[in-house]
Amino acid sequence: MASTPASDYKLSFGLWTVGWTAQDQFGSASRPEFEPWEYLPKLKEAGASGVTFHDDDVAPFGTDDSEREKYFSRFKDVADEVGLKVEMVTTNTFSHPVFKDGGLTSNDRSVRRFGLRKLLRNVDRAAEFGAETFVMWGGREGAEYDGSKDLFAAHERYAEGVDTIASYIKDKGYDLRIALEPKPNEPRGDIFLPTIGHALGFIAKLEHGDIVGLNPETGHEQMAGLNFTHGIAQALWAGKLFHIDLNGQRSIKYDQDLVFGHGELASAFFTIDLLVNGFPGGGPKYDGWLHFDYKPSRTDYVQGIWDSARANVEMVTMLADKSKAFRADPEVQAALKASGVYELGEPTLAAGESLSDFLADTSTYEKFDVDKAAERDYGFVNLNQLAMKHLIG
Ligand code: GLT
Ligand code: MN
Ligand code: MN
Ligand code: MN
Repeated sequence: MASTPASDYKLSFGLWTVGWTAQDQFGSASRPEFEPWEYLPKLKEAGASGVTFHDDDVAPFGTDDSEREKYFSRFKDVADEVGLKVEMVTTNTFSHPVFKDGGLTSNDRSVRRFGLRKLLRNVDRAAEFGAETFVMWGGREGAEYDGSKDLFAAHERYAEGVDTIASYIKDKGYDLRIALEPKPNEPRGDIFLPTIGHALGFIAKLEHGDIVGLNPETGHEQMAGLNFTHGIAQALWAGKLFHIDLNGQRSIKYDQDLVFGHGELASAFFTIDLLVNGFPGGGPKYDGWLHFDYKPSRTDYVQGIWDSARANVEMVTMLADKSKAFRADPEVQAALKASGVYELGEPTLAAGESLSDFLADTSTYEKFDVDKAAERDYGFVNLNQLAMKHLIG
């Protein structure tokens, strides 16, 4: 199998993605498990330049300290040898049954204290590996029954936990930022911080929110029926898009974790258009890693792991090429202009225009021809059809 040429983009994979042996709610594993470092050469071949992991992906939960260090140093050696950067590290506070009611928001204080220690220990690991981002996916932070939680206290404890970790990072002088990953449900009936918007509101209340941002996942927003591209756009606008989990999802149902673009293809096109080309009129642009958080399907065996990893890389590469061609096409540029896309970048009030100037301008309201303005044809369908021609034409 020829290896995919090094990508123009910073592409990375979670070790737990290719490492998933496909054990699910209804059946046992359908693939063998390999040692953590055995995945690395093939990830590189698939086109990745980075890899990420949970603490427990590398050294199993409960491994004693000296064994633990052996796992991590072996992993680091192989990652260095192969040329994969550990760009992000995350913590498993969801698999062990001790975390069944959460790691930072469990009703049991002793569990919260244990969870916080596990997280802090892993912050040190992230710094040791030179990671840039510390992802926190609170999959078990949530509830099945609304009466089972003091929902005020749950948010207080969640904020206390994240702020404690952020202040630890600052105290240690680590060059690391926290990225919270929203998800609406699964494994909990309802998870706290269910969407990008909820998480942004939460971060705004933190004491150390300056180093806390987001790691949105395509499928997680789509599970809530939301528009992923709009969500990451708001995170960018807020200066909070620290990291991203790309994958595929088809509509509101269980977390499918398909290959990126194998879910909502048109949405994936505009996601990549935003990530690679930026907003049409300028503004903050994402320059972080494009991280895949998907699952090789249970129907596929070992070859399927690497076919699907490569499929993610190909999808991003093809969509990036197509979205660049889309933006560069003179017909598209004319359509963007006709649609008023660039007009939105102009402030509604003129430079230096005071509120009283504005109120005194009769052309704005009293003399404004609403019927004529209502006749404007924005041409959005034409513009979208040009996008579809670039995508599949
Ligand atoms: C878990 C989850 C993912 C998160 C990972 C980080 S773990 O697989 O489903 O969405 O990104 O903890
Ligand atoms: Mn997912
Ligand atoms: Mn994820
Ligand atoms: Mn996942």
